[in-house]
Amino acid sequence: MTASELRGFAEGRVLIFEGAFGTMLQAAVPGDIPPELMTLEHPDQITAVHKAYTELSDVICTNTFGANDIKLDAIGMPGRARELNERAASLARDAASPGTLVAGDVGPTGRMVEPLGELPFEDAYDAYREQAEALAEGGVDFMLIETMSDLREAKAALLAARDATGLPVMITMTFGEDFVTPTGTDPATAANVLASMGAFAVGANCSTGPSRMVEVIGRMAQTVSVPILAQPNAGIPELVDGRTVFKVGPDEFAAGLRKLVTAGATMVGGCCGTTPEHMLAVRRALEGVRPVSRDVPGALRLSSRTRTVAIGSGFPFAVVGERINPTNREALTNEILDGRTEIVLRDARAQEEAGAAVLDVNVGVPGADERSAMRRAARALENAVDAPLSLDSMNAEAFEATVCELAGKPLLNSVTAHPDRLDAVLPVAARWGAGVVCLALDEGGIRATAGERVEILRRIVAAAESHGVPREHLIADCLTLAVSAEQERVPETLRAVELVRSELGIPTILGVSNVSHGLPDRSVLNASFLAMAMERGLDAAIMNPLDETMMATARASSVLTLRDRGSAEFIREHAKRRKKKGKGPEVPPSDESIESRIRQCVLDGNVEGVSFLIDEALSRGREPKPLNDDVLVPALEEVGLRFERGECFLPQMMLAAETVERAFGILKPYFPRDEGRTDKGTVVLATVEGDVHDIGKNIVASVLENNGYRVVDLGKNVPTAVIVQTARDESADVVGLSALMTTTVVRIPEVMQALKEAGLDCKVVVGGAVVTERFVASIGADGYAKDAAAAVPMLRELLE
Ligand code: B1M
Repeated sequence: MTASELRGFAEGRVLIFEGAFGTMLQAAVPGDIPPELMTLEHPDQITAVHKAYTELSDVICTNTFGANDIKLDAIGMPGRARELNERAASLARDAASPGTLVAGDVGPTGRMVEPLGELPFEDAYDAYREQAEALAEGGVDFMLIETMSDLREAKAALLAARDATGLPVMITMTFGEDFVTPTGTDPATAANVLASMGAFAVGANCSTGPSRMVEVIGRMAQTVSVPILAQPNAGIPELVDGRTVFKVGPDEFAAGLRKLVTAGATMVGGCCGTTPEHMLAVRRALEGVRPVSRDVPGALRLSSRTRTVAIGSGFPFAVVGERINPTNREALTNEILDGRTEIVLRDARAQEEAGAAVLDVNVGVPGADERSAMRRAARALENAVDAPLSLDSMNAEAFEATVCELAGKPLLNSVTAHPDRLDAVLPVAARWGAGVVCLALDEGGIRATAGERVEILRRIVAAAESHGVPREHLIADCLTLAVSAEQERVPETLRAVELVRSELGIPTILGVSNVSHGLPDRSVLNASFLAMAMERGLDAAIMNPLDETMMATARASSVLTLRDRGSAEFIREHAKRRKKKGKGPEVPPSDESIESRIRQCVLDGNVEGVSFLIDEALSRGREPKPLNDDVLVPALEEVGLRFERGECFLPQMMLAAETVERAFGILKPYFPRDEGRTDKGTVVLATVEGDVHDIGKNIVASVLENNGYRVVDLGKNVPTAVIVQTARDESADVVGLSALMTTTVVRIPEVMQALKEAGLDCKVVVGGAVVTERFVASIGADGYAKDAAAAVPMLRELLE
């Protein structure tokens, strides 16, 4: 089915998708058979579920949610994706009533894609591609990618489905109580990134029931104009008498879906806990209901993983911070050559704090490989700041190498009308859904008049559209010339800004600081030019957000050009600055201590950067133990607190953890050793089952080894039976258990009981964030070690 056929099918009505599939299968086939395997072993049951839904829905889905090779591998069925998907697709196809469409269902791999996890993007892409090919082969009408929680994995699935099938692709993500995905992405950002990459429809599924999904769908509907799909579960499941119960019944569910349609959903269905009864109630409730009409204001929308910024008329003026640029900056140049990102991150934070909405990233330095420099900087930035990025380079390969690494939608700065440049940059923008700065420049150089420059831009817009880059992804740069050299051309730039707006209908951006090149009092000239350009309709400027004159001018001009309605932002900023007692934005201190730089590095999750800093600290004579105990561990605890307060999300916590692990790996050999002794006793160490926190346990392991103990480290998430078996096999003197969550500390008494039942009389010592002395006493463990240092005397005492 083509996109236009599907659009025709959906025209003027709310499409109804099926309800939960897994819930129905579990009820039909008791036991622990993986749902995907049921396609082969219980095809009649699969057909029965399809039949139950096909009468009630416009769309039914294949039984292939977990049928990608990565997930199949994890459940012991590697290499069977093709067979399962083809078969499942034909079962659904055969069961579908005439007029019911079949969606090829695709779910997550169950593993985190880099940089949050270890699964390479390409591996995820390959698995999804194989699945999509097989589903298309089996005859599905379109692809439905569901329940994604990480934007990069969603991108891998979307690209693979697009590349492999050419069918329309719908894609939904799952959102928590706080209206963000588990990796911190808000609904507008998810919708913007995925729609920009060519999704036919975007939306939300599963999550926390229909009523809280209204907010999610509403925010998506205000951001993108593609169709929106809402498939909530029947509320958050609760455990009642040992059974999982979904509390939202059919009528309440149907009423909830009606609200979702009012919020902007054009397609609805049910996820976990919904049944044919739910969908029957939905069918009745939506009888004759038509989708609401949406008027999404046109703008260039850029995204990071966590934020979307709209640039265009009617939206706030966007300051694009220009400081990450090595021109005339020796320290930054050296940093880029050394492969570091500390100054880049510091500049980014300072600019964001000063009000930059987008950060320009220029890392072109002679002698440096710009592709890796750009990729490194952009990756570090996306983890550490919220602002979307503008990748600034003359090297299209640097764009290509970087854009695939990002979760968000960056701006590619820039393309000119040179055919080579158009051919190099536009395909990258089209494939990855990136925005593009269009420079009014061609083989003939910069043209004198506004009209000529607009003609060049018109050619670029046409080329972009023919490469599949829509107009809404473009922003025009009419080129700022130095008033000292070409005074009469400066007003032409302003005229061009106005013309682009009226003739091409795309937003405009200028690198304003160039205007004052070669003259004194640059800030005043820049600010005046900025005010004049804003009056002509300029939407964004690449400028220095740390220049207070410029920022004050941008804020004042926003009020005077009606961008800042009710002067709200102007007043807010004034109050903020008064609070700061007239201080300007903080310029990063150059004499910051190495300790606070390491701390910041952990907070930024700057895994690559920390090695340099630890080496520097050691070479300055810092001791490894205080670096670990007083800098790394407290920084990680700070990340934990921010996570608890909702100020950062799982990706940041994961990257901070990885940063600490990397740092500890360098410090480890320097920890004092009790050379040549491994005879003080055997310690079996483990993080208990259900718990993946192992940083603290790893530190304990090193410290104990260095102090003459033989350590058998079982790792994390270790089942009780394995701990007991190892304690027996290794004749353990001590079992050291680590647990960091209130949900997993309960495993500690369980292990103790199992050790007792196995007749093992080894001592049990426990530790971990949520473990307290009191708890340890209450369960009768032999010892509590609040940290690794405390574990050493504790063991000595116990074993003596
Ligand atoms: Co998570 N996490 N985490 N996390 N994490 C906590 C523990 C949390 C307190 C954060 C918070 O909300 N403030 C919270 C638990 C809340 C609770 O239950 N009360 C939490 C949560 C909720 C979660 C998830 C559920 C988040 C989610 O997915 N939504 C998820 C759980 C996954 C799972 O386990 N099933 C999760 C995941 C993760 C990451 C993967 C991102 C990462 C772990 C990476 C890794 O370990 N490889 C992570 C991190 C880093 C943390 C925090 C921020 C830091 C933990 C840490 O490494 N501390 C943590 C907040 C915090 O603890 N303040 C948090 C530093 C370490 C040196 O200290 O481990 O205590 P610690 O070890 C010390 C001592 O306790 C002692 O010595 C060690 C060294 O001095 N010790 C022993 C420890 N074990 C010992 C054993 C011994 C002796 C001494 O035997 C002899």
